Amino acid sequence: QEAHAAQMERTFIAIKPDGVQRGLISEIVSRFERKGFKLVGIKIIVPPKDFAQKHYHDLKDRPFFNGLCNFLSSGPVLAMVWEGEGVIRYGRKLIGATDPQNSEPGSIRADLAVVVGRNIIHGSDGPETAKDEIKLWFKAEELVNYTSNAEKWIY
Ligand code: RTP
Repeated sequence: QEAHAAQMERTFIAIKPDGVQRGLISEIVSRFERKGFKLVGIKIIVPPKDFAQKHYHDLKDRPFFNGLCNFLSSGPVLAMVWEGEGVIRYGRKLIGATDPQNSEPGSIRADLAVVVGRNIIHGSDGPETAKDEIKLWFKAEELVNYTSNAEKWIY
């Protein structure tokens, strides 16, 4: 009840080009939706390479950085903002460990992906990155504030 007085926690989730091309959008969106998280922003874009580099700036010294940025900008990405109590941490749980070979069965990457370079989805790893990534991918006016009918049954 009190939970929706203040604005709830938000996270940035993206279905990468492999997930989009494989037709996994509805499968992935439905897992977040059924859990009880609320979709407050969504769009499909092909991120330019320099944009991908900005998104992954923390990984710029890693050997896979260039390939990763090329891949992210190679096709349509479904960018989303999801809202709910604990959505940053629990979103990462729904997604599973970075390498699908180590992801818990039942998680998105375990159930739907095989290798780390094609792990179909991204999710912010903490409150600071969530804030930064939402700001990088979305304008304030692209995010919608609304009360869903289900909320009073979820909280
Ligand atoms: P993400 O940011 O995509 O949610 O993934 P993450 O936090 O679980 O993993 P992170 O370490 O931030 O790595 C970002 C993405 O880089 C790719 N990667 N490739 N070839 C490799 O060894 C390797 N390691 C990581 C993955 O696509 C990973 O999601």
